[in-house]
Amino acid sequence: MAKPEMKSEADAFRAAFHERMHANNMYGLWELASQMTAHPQPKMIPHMWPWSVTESIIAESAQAVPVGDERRALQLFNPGLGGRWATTNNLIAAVQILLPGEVARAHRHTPTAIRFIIEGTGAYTAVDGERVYMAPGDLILTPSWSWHDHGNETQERVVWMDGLDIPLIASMEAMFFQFYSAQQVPATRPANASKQLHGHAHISPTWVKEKSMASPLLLYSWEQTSQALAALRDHEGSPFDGVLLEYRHPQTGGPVLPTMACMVQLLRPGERTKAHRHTGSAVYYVVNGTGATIIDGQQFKWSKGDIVALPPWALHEHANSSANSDAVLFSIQDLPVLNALGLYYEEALTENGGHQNVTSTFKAD
Ligand code: GTQ
Ligand code: FE2
Repeated sequence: MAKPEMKSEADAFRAAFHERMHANNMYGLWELASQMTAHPQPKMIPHMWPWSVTESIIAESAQAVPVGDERRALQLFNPGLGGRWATTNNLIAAVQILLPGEVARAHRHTPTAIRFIIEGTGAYTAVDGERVYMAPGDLILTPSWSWHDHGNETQERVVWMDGLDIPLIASMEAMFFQFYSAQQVPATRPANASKQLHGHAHISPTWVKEKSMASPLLLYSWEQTSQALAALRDHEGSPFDGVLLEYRHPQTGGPVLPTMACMVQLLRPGERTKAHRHTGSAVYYVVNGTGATIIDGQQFKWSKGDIVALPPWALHEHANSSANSDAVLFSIQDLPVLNALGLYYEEALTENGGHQNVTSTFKAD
């Protein structure tokens, strides 16, 4: 009977020790070792926001809430992130609507933003005194700390997807926000001036000496994007992504923004890519077509307007399910952050001919 008593004495001693350690704001590494995981185990989960749902809620928001001081933007919350303001661990995607005659009040913030235009032609985002005019498929940048307001002087509603690095900036405790003193920033530059100055492929103004981390080109028009996709459609492309193109900073050739890369990819009729995984998260917006993305065995069947969140280190492959129409995906990715920190890792699935087995199919609730 001596042994169990000895053991419980040791247990009591150990328990008291842990209590005292925790009371002094200390934890033993032996209590935490399970957090040093062998590979990334993201809390975010793969998820899809189907356009039919998003569209009906964004349309209703225009009736239910005024544009007010804040923007009328639906923030897509990842169900795995416990109510955090985040679509992926580092990125937020949102869908914003602006009705005819409305203005979203001028402000600036340290999070960097992009807009990908879904619907409506002729509204604008004014960035540091330059009105950047929108058409469907256009990409518009709002670099960190640039003043911006949105205006719609057309007769139709305009809808776009916002992409921002809010979760990243919040985790670094580097959030700053200010409203501008007036509703809108006075126009100090001609409309679309950045495109006029910097929007010429492979040929650039030599007298512009200023070089910032964010691209000086604020508008990447769908016209140019679709031309590039069409010109490259007969190339093999990437085995994992089809004809995947990255929007570039015209002066550095690097990503358009220091924390966010923007990409567009063409999946040709019937094309099915191989699976790989990499560090860094992404949010996809389906520009057109029908197909599916398999993420860690879960199939997400998508069509135009759907938005899909991809976690870091999740196996993924894409397929265009149509035999005669193209599919195009736009995406925002936190890849530049991983690259800057030397944390980009990538791995192809080698088993099973590079394809995953589908173990479940996503259904929106
Ligand atoms: O339109 O400026 O979805 O500041 C989140 C924060 C949009 C915007 C968002 C923003 C904006
Ligand atoms: Fe903003």
